[in-house]
Amino acid sequence: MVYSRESRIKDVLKSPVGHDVIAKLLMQAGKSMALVENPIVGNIKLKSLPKLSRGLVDDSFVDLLASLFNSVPDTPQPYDGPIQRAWWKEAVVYQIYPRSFQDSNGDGIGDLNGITQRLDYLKELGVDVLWLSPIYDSPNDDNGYDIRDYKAIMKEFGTMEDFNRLLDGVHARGMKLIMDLVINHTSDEHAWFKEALQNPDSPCRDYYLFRPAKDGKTPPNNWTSFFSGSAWNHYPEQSFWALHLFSKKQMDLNWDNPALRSSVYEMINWWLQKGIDGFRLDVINYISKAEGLPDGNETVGKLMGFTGVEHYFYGPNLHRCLQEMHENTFSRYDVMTVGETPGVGIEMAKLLTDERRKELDMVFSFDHLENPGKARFDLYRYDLRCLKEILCDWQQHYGNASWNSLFFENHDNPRMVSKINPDPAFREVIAKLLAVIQFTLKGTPFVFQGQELGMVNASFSSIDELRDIESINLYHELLQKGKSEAEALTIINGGSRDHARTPMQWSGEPNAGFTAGEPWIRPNASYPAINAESEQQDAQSVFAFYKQVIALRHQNPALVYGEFALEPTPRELFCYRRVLDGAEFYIEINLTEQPQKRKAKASAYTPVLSNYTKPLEMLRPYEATIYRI
Ligand code: TEU
Ligand code: CA
Repeated sequence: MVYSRESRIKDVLKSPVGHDVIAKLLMQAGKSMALVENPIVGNIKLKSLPKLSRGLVDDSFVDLLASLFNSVPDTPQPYDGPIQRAWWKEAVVYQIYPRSFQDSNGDGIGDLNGITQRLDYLKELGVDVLWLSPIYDSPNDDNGYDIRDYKAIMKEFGTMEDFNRLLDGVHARGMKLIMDLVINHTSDEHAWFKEALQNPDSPCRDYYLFRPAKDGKTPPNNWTSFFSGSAWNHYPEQSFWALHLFSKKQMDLNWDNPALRSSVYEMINWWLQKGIDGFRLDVINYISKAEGLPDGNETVGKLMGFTGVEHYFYGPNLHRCLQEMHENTFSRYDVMTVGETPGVGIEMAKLLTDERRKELDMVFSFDHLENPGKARFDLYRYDLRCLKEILCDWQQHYGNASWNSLFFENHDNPRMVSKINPDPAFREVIAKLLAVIQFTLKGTPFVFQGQELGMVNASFSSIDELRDIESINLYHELLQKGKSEAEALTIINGGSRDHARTPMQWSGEPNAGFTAGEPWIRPNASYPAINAESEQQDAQSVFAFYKQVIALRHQNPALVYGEFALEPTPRELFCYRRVLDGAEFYIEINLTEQPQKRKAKASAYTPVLSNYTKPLEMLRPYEATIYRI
């Protein structure tokens, strides 16, 4: 189908991009999909949108939508057959942010030997796979997400020998290890970029996105960087500009260049040859940019907070590139892949992960990390009732050819417990409630370091305490826009990525047992109360709960492969069954701080695990219980 101004909404919804973009725009506006799914709205033509929206969108917006919908013509193919079993579907993944995990040599920076020292802890928890945020050689403009040399280890983290020892230690314990693969961009200190700058005739020049100024002076287009300002660097000696979607030192690669693509595949195979077990692929959906790098639409820019995204979040060659990469690398090994794909909704995700298409095993979609209409830096209380709606959509409609990822935290987001309810009285019950959801739904759970302790947000009292380039740049941008220092700091405290990057809380010792030296970032003041050592000794701790719920999942295939059946309840409750070959579990959750009436008499079932000790007549605040039927 070819889309134009004449297309009707109901037809647009049949295109995966159309469906997901409309869902995203509605969500951003705080509205539900139901709004467009009724027959009257379904018959509206795209060309009527400017009038209907009273000028909120114009004709150019409509044309942009139509061209987006046409850019990827593939549609998901239904598959209701049995789920294909795989080791990575049964695995529990644990994300390590190496800089903040464990320092072994007193320089205040976490390192590979530190991780090796803690492998028994991870084994005790029940983890199957470790994912390491980048450990490659890097000038650390963005803590390793700016890679200078893909085949070397960052000096602060150790040596290749340390890495080999870590990998052996992981395998010796029956665990696996996956690496972070950052191939949308490299550091501007990478040999390819340096060569491209020094020698414009070098083949490396076309590895990046160099463009002349638009009118002799201004950047080639209006795209903005995720870390503030224009997405273009100016190289005056050459009167050229180069694209960077992230920091000024993270230069975007040109995936339309075949030589660049083979260089990347060669590097991937080099690591796979070393025996690692897979990759998490950084912003992998951004690699293909729209032909001609056109200006971003201002309306979309305002809605999304960044200008230009519509031209690369789901580019025209994305699927081709992923299929080619899969064929030349992953398909030759027994490994897992998970793509980080901001902005990707359920229909696009189906195309990216459908096993028959051979692209990626899983993706991280982010729709559930904020409430509708909210963004990460907005100050609000996260409402779990919205989480239920999004998760249910994926549980019920993703199909059996694709496999979910399940996560609430990572190194880019504040702690989930704090977002939901910062009242310390509820910390443990909420942390356990989240674990119940994460380990009883269909998909592979990804735990971020410290989540298993119920770690909470920090409270930064000055910008000097922050380390993240995003926070620091945003702070200065806010001051420039007229905010006071206190106002700017409040906003940064709301959404800073540094909340997740304070040191892992190992014990009540100085600096949380993370380092014997001066830590690169201040530990969260909560560590005397919240730490691994004390939680390992406490049968009621969040850590103990994680151990139990992970073990339960490992022992029961119904919790992995079982059918998901939602029980109809009021919005305040989240109740469902997981069913496989006669084995059946019932999960009963109160999503609110208020007591709620139970839906069914769960008294007939056997409680297996709960965040409260004994069931009462009413469901208590945030009560979450797993029953066996
Ligand atoms: O993140 C990509 C991404 O889009 C975000 O989560 C990002 O941190 C945020 O939206 C910025 O506004 C990945 C990595 O996870 C992140 O740590 C890196 O900084 C980024 O890519 C660039 O490599
Ligand atoms: Ca160190």
